[in-house]
Amino acid sequence: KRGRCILGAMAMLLLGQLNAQNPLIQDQFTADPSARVFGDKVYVFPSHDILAEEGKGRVGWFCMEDYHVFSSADLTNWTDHGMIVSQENVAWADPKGYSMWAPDCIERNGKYYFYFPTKKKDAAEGEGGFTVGVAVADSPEGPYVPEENPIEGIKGIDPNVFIDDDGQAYLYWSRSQIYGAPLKENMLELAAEPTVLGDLPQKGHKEGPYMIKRNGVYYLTYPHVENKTERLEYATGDSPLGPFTVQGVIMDESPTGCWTNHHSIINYKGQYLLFYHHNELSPQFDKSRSIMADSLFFEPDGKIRKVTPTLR
Ligand code: FUB
Repeated sequence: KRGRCILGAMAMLLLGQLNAQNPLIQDQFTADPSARVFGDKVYVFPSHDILAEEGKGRVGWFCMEDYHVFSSADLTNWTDHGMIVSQENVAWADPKGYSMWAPDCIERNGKYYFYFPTKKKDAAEGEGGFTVGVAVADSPEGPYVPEENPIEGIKGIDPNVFIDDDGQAYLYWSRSQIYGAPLKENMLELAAEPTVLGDLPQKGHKEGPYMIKRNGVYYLTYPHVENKTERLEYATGDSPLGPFTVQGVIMDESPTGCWTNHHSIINYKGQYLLFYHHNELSPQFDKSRSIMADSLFFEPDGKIRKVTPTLR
């Protein structure tokens, strides 16, 4: 099967088309892929699932202590640029947190801003839980230097950063609902109080926001769980903080019961791609996940055609 995939990928490249080999990374567990096009390559900033052992995170649960970044020019051959941020080198992070969950990264004026959630150390009463920090680099591979403190005013996980055509940047994140706020020019501070993006389905848990803009339409995409596992859904609007109209499903719930899904959408060489995750390499334990990618298509009316995951 692997040989067939590689031959397929080579044929697609010769034809000038893109074809990913899923799972994209096979020597470690990766989840929550935030993909970006920087220069002529795709960079993916995923979470890095490791096994929680006694004294290291919560046994039987998600466990992450650092992030790697990967790049590829053909979606088949991936370079692991190594560890870019670890809880050990984030001054404000709880060293017992093991909660370096879904990150995102963006380029602005030659600097790369890497946003990541984790738990604060020595949190005051009522101030515990997740918040979001930033690390800054001069190139997508790093080295990334974490800011001394997390971004003020955020409680939540799954940061997603978006820069609009007028240059205004926005940060989105989740805490069951999805929140958004403009960022200051420095990309390190919120420029206004966060807003709850309240026109999304009220029932169930939403997380992992990812914003794209196409033909002037803002597509707010997010995993949503109402039953057992997460479904990727989207809503559209005329402005980055809504109001939004729920449009439908991008990817159905996992057919094999992987509880989470988490995604990003890029346009690489004229082809839209959906990055997502599944427990392909760990069928018995869905907290060890692997990142995947498939083509994504828009219908003539702007709706997103549902993507069927390429599973084994
Ligand atoms: O990877 C840990 C958490 O699971 C992420 O932050 C969520 O989006 C879900 O994928």
